[in-house]
Amino acid sequence: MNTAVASKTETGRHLIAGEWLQADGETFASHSPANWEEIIGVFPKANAERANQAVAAARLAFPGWRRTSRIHRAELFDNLAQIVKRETDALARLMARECGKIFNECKAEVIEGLHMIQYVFGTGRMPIGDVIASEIAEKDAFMRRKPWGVVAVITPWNFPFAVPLWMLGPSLLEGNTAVFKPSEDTPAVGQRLVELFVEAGFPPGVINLVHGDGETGEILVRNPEVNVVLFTGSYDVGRRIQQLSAEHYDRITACEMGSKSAVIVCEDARLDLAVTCSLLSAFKTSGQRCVSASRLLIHEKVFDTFADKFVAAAKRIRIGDPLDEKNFTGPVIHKGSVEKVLYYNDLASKEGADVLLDGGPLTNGEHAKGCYLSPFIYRMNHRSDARCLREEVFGPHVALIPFQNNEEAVRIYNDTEYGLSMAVITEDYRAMRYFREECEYGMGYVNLPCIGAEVHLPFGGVKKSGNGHPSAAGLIETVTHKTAWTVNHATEVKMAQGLKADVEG
Ligand code: UN1
Repeated sequence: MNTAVASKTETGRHLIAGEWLQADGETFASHSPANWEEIIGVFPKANAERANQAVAAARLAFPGWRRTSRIHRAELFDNLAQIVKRETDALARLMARECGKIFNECKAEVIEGLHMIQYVFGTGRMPIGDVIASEIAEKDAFMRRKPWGVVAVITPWNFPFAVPLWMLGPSLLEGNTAVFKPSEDTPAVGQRLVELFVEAGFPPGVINLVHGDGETGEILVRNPEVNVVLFTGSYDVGRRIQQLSAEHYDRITACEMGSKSAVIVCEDARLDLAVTCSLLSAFKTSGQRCVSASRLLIHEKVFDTFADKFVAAAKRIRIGDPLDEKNFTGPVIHKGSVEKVLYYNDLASKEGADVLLDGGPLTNGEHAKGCYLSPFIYRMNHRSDARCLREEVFGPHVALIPFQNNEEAVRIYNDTEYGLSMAVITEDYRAMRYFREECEYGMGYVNLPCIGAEVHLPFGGVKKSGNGHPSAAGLIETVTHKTAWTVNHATEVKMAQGLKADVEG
């Protein structure tokens, strides 16, 4: 695969009530982080009128979609699966150009999105409620689920295909309609996904697309016709969504937010396995997964050996063109991200880090036009007041923190406001169980990296990492509400709890 492939510039469009609408006001450009001069496309920014129009379109389409057979809704996802299989390579290439992830990662992401589509198609024929016993023999009682209505889906740039599908899949299958706002950094991938939904036969208004940044997102969140907001992104934005949503009496929000994920390397760990898991956790996607590890907790007895091997391996990773599969990782998303990572590298040094690999901007040769950063690795004893050990960095920046025993490792691991993902590297099944029970996380791994979740598992965190599980298989709980449905088969009324049904003396 090479970069010289001529690539067309996308024309950005909103999709509202089945109509594609081109820019008629403010626009923004999507750039390639591997080459900032390459424009992927120019996109309209939705103002209040457009964004609210999209919500109105979703509201209008809701009753018809809700009344459509659930199995018919599921079958449209089967159509979508066939189309995504056909488009896998083209989608992965567009994604590599637009978000800078290596082609193989992009392909894995398209497949992850496909898995969600297949999961949703499969669940179309699964039970959707329970039969529940009644105190009264003649009464039949059921738990049945109903969709909430209109779902706003607000997604990040780092998984521009799979994360929207994690949210849109269960939402639409259950009979909700949606307004989707992709990240302003990856609007082309978001738009392509919606084009495929249309091709698959989803009716007008069931899925609506609006482009824009946080302002557009805020208009959606403020709209009282939106019943559910599903969000993955930063803590600050998630908190804002929750605060604005508190104004709406029936609003459901599920936000997956920041993290300070970690790999814990125990005294008995297989060190080569530990190094591989740590490299993938810290530097795959240039450390820009929400689950990326920015902390490696290493038992003091193996610290030096591990650190030598880890730093040597980190020096060897190839960083460059996302379309060249020999590279391990590509650029970070934009210049703002370069600056943020450099700020934290500098902060770590000021806070007393012992720098083991002094990473920073790569600016020569093939890296000259992109947002490239090499890994920054440091040793630091844990301190609760060190911001670099507590705050999310979202880039190739990792601390190696020594610990003396497993109790101390748990204390250090839990000493952040986040709780998303953790991995423990050990051969000791008692230690494994101890970490499983005592650490605060949403996804836990043993002898694996702390990245790489599969869609049929729940995905989400605790503490500042989020409320609810806005993503993947757990979402049915968020996008439906349960109802109790009770039917009397007798010809007279009998009440539960011994309540008298006599209406006359
Ligand atoms: C994210 O980082 O926002 O678990 C999602 C993983 C991927 C999803 C990550 N399946 O690494």
